[in-house]
Formats: sequence, C-alpha cells, structure tokens
Amino acid sequence: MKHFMRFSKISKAFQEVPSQYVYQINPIKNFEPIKQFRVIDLEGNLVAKEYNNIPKEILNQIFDLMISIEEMDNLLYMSQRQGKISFYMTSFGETATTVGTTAALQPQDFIFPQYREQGSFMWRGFTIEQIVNQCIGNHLDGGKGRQMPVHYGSKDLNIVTVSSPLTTQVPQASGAGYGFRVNGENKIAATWFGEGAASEGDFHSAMNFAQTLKCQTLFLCRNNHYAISTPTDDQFRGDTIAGKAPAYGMRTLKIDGNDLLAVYNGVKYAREQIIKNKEPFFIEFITYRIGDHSTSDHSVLYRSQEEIDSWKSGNNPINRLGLFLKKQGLRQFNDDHDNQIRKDVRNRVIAALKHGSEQQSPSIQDLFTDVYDEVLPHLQEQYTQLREHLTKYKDQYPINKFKGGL
Ligand SMILES: Cc1ncc(C[n+]2csc(CCOP(=O)(O)OP(=O)(O)O)c2C)c(N)n1
Repeated sequence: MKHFMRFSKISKAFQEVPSQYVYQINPIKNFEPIKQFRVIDLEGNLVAKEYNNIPKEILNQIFDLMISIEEMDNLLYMSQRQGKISFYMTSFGETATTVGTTAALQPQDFIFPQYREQGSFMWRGFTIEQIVNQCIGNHLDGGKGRQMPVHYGSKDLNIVTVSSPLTTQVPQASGAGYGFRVNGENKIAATWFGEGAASEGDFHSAMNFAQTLKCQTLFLCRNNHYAISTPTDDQFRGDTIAGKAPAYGMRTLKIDGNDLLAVYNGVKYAREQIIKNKEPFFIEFITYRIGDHSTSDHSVLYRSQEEIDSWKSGNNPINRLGLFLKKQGLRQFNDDHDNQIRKDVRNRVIAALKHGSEQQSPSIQDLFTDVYDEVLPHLQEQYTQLREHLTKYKDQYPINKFKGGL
C-alpha cells in the first residue's frame, strides 16, 4: 500500500510537468544573448535616468575608495618587486565590481570572496594596515601568517577568509544562504568568482543546490576576460556565464561591470529579490583585468599592450565614474584633493610596510595550540620535539623573530 501511494504520487507529479511536443527534430543551441545593463556610458553620460539614485556622499565615498585602492595596489605591487612582500594581486579596472557591489549590500550580509576583492573588504572597514600585515604574515595578521598574501578574512566584517583552491567559496555561499533562508534571516550570502572559476564543478553544484533548495545566495561573477593566460574564448561557449543561470532556473542579470551605477543598482535589486522570493540570484559583470594576474604573471606575453591600454583609457570604471560625477556636478573636481587622497594612501602603505616588517612573526607555540580546542597528544609530542631541537640548535635559528620565543 505504502509503495502504491508513493508510485501514484510520482506519476501524478510526472503528468503535471508542462510539456509541449514538436514533430520535427529541432535542437536548440543558442538563445537570444542577454544584454548588458548600463546606466552611464563610456563618456560618463547618464543613459538610464531612473537609476541616478545614489546619494552624493555615498558616490563620493565610493570614488575616494576606488582611487585609494588603485594607489594602494600600485604600491603593494611594487613592494613585492622590492622583496618587501612575497606576492600580491591587484584589482586595477575591477573596483566597481567590488566597491559598488558591497556598498549595495547590507552589513549583516556574508561575503565569500575569491581573492581580487580588496574593494569589498575596504568598503566594510578593513584597513590598509590589516592588508599589509596579512601580506607580510606577521603576528598582527588575523590569519597568523598561515596563508599566502592576499588571503584576507574578517569575522567582525562578516567576510569569510579567501582560500586558494578556486571556487570552494561558491558552494560554501550556497550553504550559508540555505541556512539564512531556513532560519528566516534578513541576510544573504554574496560570493564573487571569476569566469575562470566558473569552469570548476563546484560552481555547477553550487548553482543547482542554491536554486533547488532556495538559498538566499547572490552569485557575482567578475568576467574580466582572462583566467591567468586563458582568454574567455578558450574558457566557455554559449552566452557567457550569465546565460548558464536560467538553465538552473535562476534569475540572472548581465551588467556592464565598469559602470558603477549599473553595478550598484543591479546588486540592490538582486538583494531585494533574494529576500522577497527566498531564492538565489545571479549577476555577471563584464569587466577587464587591467593589471597582471598577480606578481607571478607577465601578461603582455599572452595579450597585447594595445588591448590593455584600450580598456585602461577607454573603459575604466574610475574614469567613467569621475566623468559622470563631473558632468552631474556631484564632486568638486580638484586635482589637489585627489592627489592628497593618493598621497595619504601612499604614506599609509609605506608606514604600514615599515611597521609591519618590524613586527615579530606569529608564535611558534600557536602552530600546535591553535589547531584543536585542546592540544592532542600527537601535537604535544611534536611541540616537545621541536622545542628540544630549537633549544639544542638555538644559534642556528632566529628564535627572537617569533612572538613569545620558544
Ligand atoms: C582548483 C584550482 N585550480 C587552479 C588554480 C590556479 N589558479 C589560480 S587563479 C586562476 C585563474 C582564475 O581566473 P578567474 O576565476 O577568471 O579569476 P581572475 O583571476 O581573472 O580574477 C587559476 C587557474 C587554483 N588556485 N585552484
């Protein structure tokens, strides 16, 4: 009887699947490409008036942060060349997709970043000094020097720590968004990833999970045209990444990622939809990585300088927002003011590098005591062995370099 009931339920559900029939073989490969949402054009003109709704103070705060990040990135990139830090990743050309998105979220929303989202961290208050200490890996680093540079995280700011294996953050954001929906919270999980990361299996599992289980998750794809040296033509087929979302039954938007007003409005709308409908939302930002992938890359080996320059001068989020603010009379354009912001950032980065490099490394003891709630016997044994070794050969090791010594 039980089996029969189950069977009849399934067959009823099957009959209810809406189907249409055709009587010729007619495969579908392409559909109408999704158009990019745009509010300001390349010259900073307003082309969608109803979205000119961000308060002047916020726009100016966003612009200040975008130029600050550009300056900080410049200096930290160079400081790697000088051996002051071992690695760095810039976000030149992509700050609208990080600062603009985070400004449109709520502080209680959880952020699951990839690694190029220093703009999100800084909008929430992560400081230049925190960035530098993490990159140096000294004892002031919240991650206790256990991660590569640029792997920031902040419990206080609701930002989950960056992790190196690509796309792991995306299913994590589906899971968090599931929890928020189940608990009835006014909170979403927003996750950033590149178009390259969207080739990982984790991306597809996360999308399917999020839509079928109605997770309060916002997927934010930064399509910056390259995954290290792999251009988009070698990465995917079909209507870019945004086109994949409707196949999972998910609402999607494709946004001009160098247009701050489009980014902000799109994310604000998406967040409202997530909370209202209790289901995920997908956004793809079309943008361009102006800088090298990282300090371990030399991108003119796989793309031309002309191509880089055409985006840098012709379609750059800072220039476009600057032109818009000027044309709308929303910012007092004064070279002295902007130069002062850049100068202050430079001074802070230089001071933070000096201060950070004078700090001790994280404690040796923490390696053993900060793994589990209690120190397990095998870790205690390893710690004892290391202490004996370091005590015996103390002249060979810079023990004073470590917080707390032995
Ligand atoms: C699982 C995994 N595979 C490969 C890598 C090496 N890797 C690091 S970044 C990267 C490219 C990612 O490109 P994309 O997602 O488009 O982001 P972008 O760097 O352009 O912002 C690759 C292949 C990795 N970290 N993890």
